[in-house]
Amino acid sequence: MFPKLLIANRGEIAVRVIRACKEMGISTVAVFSEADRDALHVSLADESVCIGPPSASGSYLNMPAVLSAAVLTGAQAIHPGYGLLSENARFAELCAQCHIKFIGPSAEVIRRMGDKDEARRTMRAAGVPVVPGCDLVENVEQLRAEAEKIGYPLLIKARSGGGGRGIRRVDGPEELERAFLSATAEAQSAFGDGAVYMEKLLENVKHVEVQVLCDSHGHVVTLGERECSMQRKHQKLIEESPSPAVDGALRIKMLDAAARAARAVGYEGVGTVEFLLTKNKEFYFMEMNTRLQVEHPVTELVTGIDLVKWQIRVAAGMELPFRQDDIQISGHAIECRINAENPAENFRPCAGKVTLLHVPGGPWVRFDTALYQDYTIPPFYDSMIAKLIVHAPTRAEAIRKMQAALCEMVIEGVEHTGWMQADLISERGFEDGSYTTDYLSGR
Ligand code: MV4
Repeated sequence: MFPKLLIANRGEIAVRVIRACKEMGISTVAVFSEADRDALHVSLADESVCIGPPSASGSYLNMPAVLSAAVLTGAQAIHPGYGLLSENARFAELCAQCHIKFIGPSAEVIRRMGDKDEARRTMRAAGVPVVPGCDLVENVEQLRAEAEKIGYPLLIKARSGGGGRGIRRVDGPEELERAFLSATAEAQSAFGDGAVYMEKLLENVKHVEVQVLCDSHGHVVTLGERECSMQRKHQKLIEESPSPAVDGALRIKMLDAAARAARAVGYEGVGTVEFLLTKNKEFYFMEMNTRLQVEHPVTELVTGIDLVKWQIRVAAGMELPFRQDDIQISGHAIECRINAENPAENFRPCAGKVTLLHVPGGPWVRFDTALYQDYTIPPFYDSMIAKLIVHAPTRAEAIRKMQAALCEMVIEGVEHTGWMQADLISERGFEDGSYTTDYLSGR
């Protein structure tokens, strides 16, 4: 096992990883920006290194600064958390050059999955269903020909996009060329890569994703699915496991497809295979996330498996001691992401001092946060300040538990989304499990 690990992240996920390390006897190095001197992850780690100014680009995204901190403190591994450097193939490569284990898949796998067009082709070859569409479109003639074959409405997507960026909807041939040019221009400026491809637009879909865990000895296990359709502008607000839209027969097919996806690229570590699920229960590969995800706790609660500990163990070369048959999904888990944003002002982010904090408690209630009483939330980073996660034997009981926990939670001093989530989970569209990704835009 690694004697010392550096956490290249901040906030609740840095705290989550530090806690796992403490239980595993691994000493921890926190890195922090000048705006994060008072952050919880800094106090909880054994050592800490200031790596730059408040801006993420000067600190948490500064690869030489993060790597220098690891080398100078003698850390053998780096956990990137989510966001920031977690899906940066160049960073994974630099870690290897510094003889530091990047906790995640290889740089090559990160790169292959980051290229959405290549990922589609890899998945199709592996027998994983992909949305009808085409390969990269090089010119206007190809654009017209492929669009006629696919039919309308369709989506133009950026090869280097993902998470909803660089997408254009096209409803008919008269919109095609304009959308192509603007998608290409946006992708070029956002990702430094103007390449695009097309897919048939699937409407009224759900976002269902499958957790995979793979060791370096060729073992792949899937850990059930998560329902992530309750989202606003590609920011998930509520996640649950299992998905209320997935029955036993469909689950077997989706989990099997996710395992094929992981095997096809020789995946190592934890990863997530995202699918679009239609009303007719057809599912299609969307993308693979090569990191630990924000919503990993719902999977931990229904499987009893600590994903962060296993992520570290398989990175250290340990063989998984359990197989697919040993995995049991038990009960139902729901997560609400609490963001410091004001829903009444179009979800404007709110920084500032948390003047009163009361954390909801009781059995099977989990609150993952880096907040503490009188902490001042800096304005430079993501607005997610906590995750409230509950677990119960049935979905109905989990909803009741979440309602009670949201009512008990007190965060004063900053506006937050908790009130809106309390309303949302009480609505028919949530309770009956029928909600799709456009639920909030039609509300
Ligand atoms: C789609 C789609 C419908 N049809 N592709 C958005 C994020 C990116 N990962 C892919 N996305 C979508 N791709 C086809 N062919 C609908 C979406 C989509 C979406 C997907 C998951 C969660 C929320 C979403 C919100 C809007 C659109």
